[in-house]
Amino acid sequence: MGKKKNIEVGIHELYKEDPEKADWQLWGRVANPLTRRGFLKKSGIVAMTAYLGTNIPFADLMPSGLIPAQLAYASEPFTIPGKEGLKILNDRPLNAEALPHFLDDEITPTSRLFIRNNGIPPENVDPEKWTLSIGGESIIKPMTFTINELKKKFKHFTYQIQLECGGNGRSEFNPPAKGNQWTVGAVGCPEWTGVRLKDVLKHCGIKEDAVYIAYYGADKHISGDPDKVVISRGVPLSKAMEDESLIAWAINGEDLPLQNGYPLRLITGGWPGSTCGKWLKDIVVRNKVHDGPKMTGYSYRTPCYPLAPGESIEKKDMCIIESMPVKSLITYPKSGIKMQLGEKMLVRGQAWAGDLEVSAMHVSIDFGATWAKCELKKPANRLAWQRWTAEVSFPKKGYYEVWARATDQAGTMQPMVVPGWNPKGYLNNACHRIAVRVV
Ligand SMILES: Nc1nc2c(c(=O)[nH]1)N[C@H]1C(S)=C(S)[C@@H](COP(=O)(O)O)O[C@H]1N2
Ligand SMILES: [Mo]
Repeated sequence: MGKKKNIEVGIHELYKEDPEKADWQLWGRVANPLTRRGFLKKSGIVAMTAYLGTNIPFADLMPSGLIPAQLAYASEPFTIPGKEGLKILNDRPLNAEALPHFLDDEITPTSRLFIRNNGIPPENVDPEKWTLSIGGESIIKPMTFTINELKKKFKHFTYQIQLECGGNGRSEFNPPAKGNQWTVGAVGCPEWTGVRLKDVLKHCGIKEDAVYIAYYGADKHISGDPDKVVISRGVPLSKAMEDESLIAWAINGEDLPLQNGYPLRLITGGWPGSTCGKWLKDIVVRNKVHDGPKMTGYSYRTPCYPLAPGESIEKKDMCIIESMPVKSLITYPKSGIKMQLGEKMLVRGQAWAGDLEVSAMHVSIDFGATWAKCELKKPANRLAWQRWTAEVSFPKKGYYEVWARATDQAGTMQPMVVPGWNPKGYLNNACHRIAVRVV
């Protein structure tokens, strides 16, 4: 579980921990229990041959858990096929984040969208047979839909919506919090296509007493216990009924990748990513605040009142995280850049603010003593992040940091230091900064 250090995992470490799991995670390869030969499913063969750049005539003789030599002795850092912009965090199950300069596109490419898995993704997904059931005590007519039925019955919508893990930024908390040691890259803002959650819920009929919705997904618990639910979270009905809350099957116009929830997921933008159920099988409408795994206790909750770092707190004083706080990233240039004295530097990035819009963006080159206003674009739609740009110049040679600070519509700004310590390390929205050397 939670490792305190933030190490990039090479392919050797990944295979050393559990070669068969690594095989499955990377290529969808499962071991034949009799021969211990790796059985590569079609998708696995496709992934591996794409990676190797050629076909593998003896693929069915390749032992399971064997690292292809081309990868084992490669000079390039190892990446997940189809996820070339991500850095793997040292944790199981698979979790990977984007480096900030890989998030420079206004619309995040699928290959650069982070992966946050609490369990093991389902195997052998057949999108033709996949069903989504709508139920719970506050639904009038429980119904089950295939993906094709959803596509046929309801209007399609495409929105650009930011997805950010509640634990993004966790690595900076002190004392450290357990869990994935995300730096800044557990966020992205691709385009999602699907049907509106509210259209589907209304079709089934929502009872008067409904207050919350929640999801169940098809992923398996890490313990291997088939009856254990990995995660089941949700949002209040009012959030579920927003136009941008989607049951989505596509990202950037293509099928979702397996790791991001293929073939169906929930998108409730601006709230912790954990509300956006992947491998979506069930949605329940509840007459009380949902109480599934990772909805209660300390999970995805922060203290209802401020704590001193390291202070303990009772469960009853933990409050559910709702809209995420205002935040921004410098996506260009890359930290560590060298500039010539007198050269102007173009700086740019993204800014977002949970359910709100970002209303202003500022940068500082003097550790926050003075701030200059940036250009800031309007979002493509509600809940999409916003592009900002600025031009800065440096007065003399030496070491500088560029700090970026967003302000939301309510006038709330990002803090310059790590904000409110909390036991699970959520909601670090401190200003992002990059190093610059002027020569
Ligand atoms: N079924 C299921 N849904 C899930 C998760 C999961 O482990 N299982 N992880 C959640 C968390 S904590 C986050 S931050 C987002 C991450 O989405 P991504 O992996 O597509 O980036 O998915 C959420 N949905
Ligand atoms: Mo998350």
